[in-house]
Formats: sequence, structure tokens, C-alpha cells
Amino acid sequence: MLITRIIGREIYDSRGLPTIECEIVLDEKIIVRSQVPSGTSCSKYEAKPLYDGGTRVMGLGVRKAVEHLETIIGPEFINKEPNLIDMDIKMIALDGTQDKSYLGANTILAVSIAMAKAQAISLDMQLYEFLARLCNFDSVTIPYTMFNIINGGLHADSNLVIQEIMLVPMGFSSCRSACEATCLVNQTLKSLIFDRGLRLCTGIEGGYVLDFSDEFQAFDLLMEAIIKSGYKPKEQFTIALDIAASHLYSIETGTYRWNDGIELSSQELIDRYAQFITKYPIYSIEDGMAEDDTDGWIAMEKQLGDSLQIVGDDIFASNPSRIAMGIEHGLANAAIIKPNQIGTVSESLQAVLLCKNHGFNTIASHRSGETEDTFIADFAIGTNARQLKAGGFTRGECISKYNQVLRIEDNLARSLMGI
Ligand code: 2PG
Ligand code: MG
Repeated sequence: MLITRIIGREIYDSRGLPTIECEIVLDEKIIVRSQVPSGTSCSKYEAKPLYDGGTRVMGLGVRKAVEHLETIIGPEFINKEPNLIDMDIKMIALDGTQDKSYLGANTILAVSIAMAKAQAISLDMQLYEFLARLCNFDSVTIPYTMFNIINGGLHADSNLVIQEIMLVPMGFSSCRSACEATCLVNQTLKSLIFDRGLRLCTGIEGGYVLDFSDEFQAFDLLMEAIIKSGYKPKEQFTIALDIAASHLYSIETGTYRWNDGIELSSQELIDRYAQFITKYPIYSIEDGMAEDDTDGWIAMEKQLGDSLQIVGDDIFASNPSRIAMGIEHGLANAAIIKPNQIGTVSESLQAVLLCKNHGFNTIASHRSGETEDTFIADFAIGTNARQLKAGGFTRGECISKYNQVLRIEDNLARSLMGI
């Protein structure tokens, strides 16, 4: 199949902010579409998206990115067969910067995701199968789903410093049964909030937003919802946290600003995490330390790494060379993989393979500014990510990713049964 057209378009994401969409037309008849997410709590090590600046839509327009897509990238690929790896290499060369700031990481990723989808179609494969083939995997697994259930930090207007408290249904035999149980716990939590006479608010990733006197109160409320729904904490539901600690850290003082202005040293914060995990079924902490607190990361991994999944997000920014640094210095034991942090699908796959080869777990992750594109669900399955983090159970753009996992799970079961 030949690429006959490549079109860019400015559309809006789940926060109502502009983002870029790409359409690749194959043989003048099949339209393949991608849409690019973006973050709110971003790392300084991420590849740089291109925005127009100026006053239109607060400077966040992507008309320049669309123009680059159609006039610089598009003409290179017209009348060629889709080829993800070669075309990613070509776009990196056309961009010519370290951080993809000339063409824009958003521009490049839009084409890269659409190209992965186009190549899968041209090979008559499902997207996740195609990604698995690129990774040389013989089989795929359905990841654990991490549902954002309570939002804080930069994702909500509340006094909870932790950005994401996630409910992870680990004690279920399928994503379908995990979603069923999550549906129930989510509804129970909602009624507990009503029972307390509180208003129901959600954050930008669909977790509930409440004012708690401290994080222990939030954990207790969640435990109550799990138990009241008839499930067993730890056996059936575990908890994961994204602290997003870069946004609590001051380089000048080397301390973290916790609730009510308490300043904690890295060691005091690690001790606080140690307290969390002895009291609650918390199996994973993401960005427990700031992107610039390398010593803190080393200390946390040493103290808690045997009993806890310690996940680097901001510090690695899905960049293979930063992940390699993390592996070498023992900074964590898992990495978040967000394709928009690095800017191409191929480099995201490299990041995954590096993790796999060094015993790091991976979490395929959405961003807080999401779209209808469900690419990340296929990416999670195709790369055998242990976990998929795609937001809460209250927002369409998040649920669309979980629904895609259900679809793929069904199809895998049918093909096992030969139907
Ligand atoms: C994170 C993400 C996704 P954002 O910190 O892991 O949950 O948030 O996209 O705002 O960086
Ligand atoms: Mg994070």
C-alpha cells in the first residue's frame, strides 16, 4: 500500500487545549488517524513540542506544527510504503535537534503514530501485533490497569500533594473482571463521598478531588471503598502512587514541600513512604523523588527497592539514554514509557527493550492532556508492559483506552478458541 496523502490538523485535547492530529491516506482510500497527548506536570528532559506562541489560544496553537507536518515531513513520504523505523529515522534527521524542537515532538509523534498504524494495516496486522513483532515478542500479555481514583498535586485543586492515587486490580484473572470490580469500587467511593456530605469533583485525569487533612485519610477512604464493595485489599486491589515529586522539590534547599508547608529532606520523605507501605497495600511509587535529586533516587532504591516498584517518570522522560543512566546508577526498578516524552514510536520501543533487557518493569502511560486516540493501549499490550496507566474511570478519553484493552483481550481469547 502506498501513502497518497499526509494531512495535519489542529484539534483539542481533554483539557480543551489545542493539539495536533495527523491523517495518513493509504492508496487514496484508507484513512489512518493519530492524535497527540501532552502533559501538565512535565519533565524538563522531555522532547519539546512546537507551539505557535503569540496571543491566539494563549500561544498554544499548533498551526506551525501542522505546516511543518504538511510541507516538510509529508512530501518525504508521499508515494512510499509506510515504514515506521525508516521514517522515524528520517524525521529525526529532518529535525536535526537533540530535543526535536525544530519540527516539534508533537509534529513528529503525530506522524510516527499514524505511520505505525498505517504499516500495521498494510501488513494486515493488528496494531499491537505489529508493535510486538517490532520488539521480537512471540506472545503478548494483558497489562494490569492502573486506575487513577484520587487526584491531587498539579492535577487538581486540593490540598493533597500526591498527584495520583491509583487503584490497581491485581487479583483478577482478566482485564474484564478487573474492570467489573473497579466499576463497583468506583461507585462505592462515590457514595462514600456523598455520605460525608461532600461535593463530587474530579481532577484532570478523572480521579476524585477532596480536601484531606493528610494523605493517610485518602488511603483510609480508599480502603473503606474496597472493603465495602466486598473486595480484599492487597489480595484483589493494590494501590500505586504517582507523587510527581519534581513539583514539590526546591533545588536551592534540597527539600520537598509537603502538606501544610512541611519541608522534608529526601530521607524524611523516603521514611514517610516506608510508613505508607507498611500500613497500606501500596506496591508502586512513581516519581517519589525529583528529577534532579539523583542521590535521593539512589537512597530510595536502596532502602525500598526490594519491596516496592520504584518508577522513574520525569527523571527518565522515556529517553533511552536517561534510562541507561538510571540502570547504571541503580536509581529505580521500573520506568514509565510515554511516547510523547521522546517523540517517536521507534525510540519508545527502544526504551521498552532497554528496560526489559535490564529487569526494569515498564508502565505504558497516557498524559493528562489526552485525546480519543487509543494508541497507548495497543502499545501497552504490544510491548508486554506489565502495567497500563490511562487515568480514571470517570472520563471518556481515559475509559476509551481501557475499552481498547477489553477489545484486544476478547479478540485474543477468540483467536485462542479458533473463532
Ligand atoms: C504523569 C502524567 C500522567 P502529566 O505525571 O505520570 O498521569 O501526568 O501528563 O501531567 O505529566
Ligand atoms: Mg508521573
